[in-house]
Amino acid sequence: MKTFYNHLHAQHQGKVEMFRGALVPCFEVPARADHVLAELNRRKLGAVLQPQAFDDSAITAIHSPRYLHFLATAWDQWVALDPTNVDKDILPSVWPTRTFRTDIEPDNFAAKVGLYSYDAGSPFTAGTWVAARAGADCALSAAQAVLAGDRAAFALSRPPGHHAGMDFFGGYCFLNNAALAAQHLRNNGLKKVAVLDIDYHHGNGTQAIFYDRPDVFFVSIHGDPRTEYPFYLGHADECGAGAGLGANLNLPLPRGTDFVAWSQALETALAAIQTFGADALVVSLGMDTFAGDPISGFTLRSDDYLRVGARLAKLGLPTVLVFEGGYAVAEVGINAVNVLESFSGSV
Ligand code: 6XA
Ligand code: ZN
Repeated sequence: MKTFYNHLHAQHQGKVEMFRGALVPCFEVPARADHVLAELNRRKLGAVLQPQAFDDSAITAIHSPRYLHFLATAWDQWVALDPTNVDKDILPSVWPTRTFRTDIEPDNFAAKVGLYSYDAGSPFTAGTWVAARAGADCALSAAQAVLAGDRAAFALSRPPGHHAGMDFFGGYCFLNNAALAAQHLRNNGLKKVAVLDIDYHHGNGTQAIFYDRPDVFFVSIHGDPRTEYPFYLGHADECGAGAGLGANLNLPLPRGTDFVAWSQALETALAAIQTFGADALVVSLGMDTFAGDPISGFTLRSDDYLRVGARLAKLGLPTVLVFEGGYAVAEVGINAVNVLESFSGSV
């Protein structure tokens, strides 16, 4: 399996995030991707390639031009406010909630940041745009490899993507890599694409992007949003809307869920993907279902990921795997590559 590696990922390196009422060091650190890369190389699991550069039309297929303009200019706007801002990250602090207007972009920079975000846990740094844009190229390149006939390809990138919506960032995500890959597959001849999100957190951004579409089926196994981030989306009664009714499946599970119960949900998800009749699969591969994850609550073990990869392969679909969360840094490489190696060994 080819890996498309974001060689610019470390340019995104947040200092602190708001977590349980305090500013704490970021969980989403460059070492995460470094560990996955090291493990890929150690096990010699196929070529590690630089992504192809896609033009912006592949990005505007998912994200609004207004949002992309904001992302591309945010850092310069921030530093223009005060030259000493170069030493600080941008951290959102004010948002338009119910009854406020979102159609007018404010002139005030903090208000602008709030218009395009939804939490205070996602610092935007000097290199965030460059890293996120190269990450999108990785996801698109992996999709392109599958279109060209590869059975599967892996996008190894950070920042992650599944919380990012059409025009907002949050949950450490800025561009929705899985959605970009799915749309690229759709735009190049595949009629039906399934996105399977197995990150611990519900992929609210991906769900929202495809919610009213019948051609992209979103299915997610995640911590119950009544207690788990992102809290305000991911319930079982969210089934899609309009033409997309029936093309969204949420399988929330309680904190503490083990591999046995998680696997049952995976079987439900895979059966639904088969019924949908997908031509290809995009997997939002979050590794924060691991028992040792510092911010999550499932109890999967490293060996369990070998079974996950083999089971995904058994579905028999062309598959793009996109790296998402996973913060047990020392184990994230072993766990991710366990999925990839067992997938590769089972096709
Ligand atoms: C709150 C937790 C963000 C979760 C990010 C994640 N700051 N999403 O792993 O998949
Ligand atoms: Zn996550």
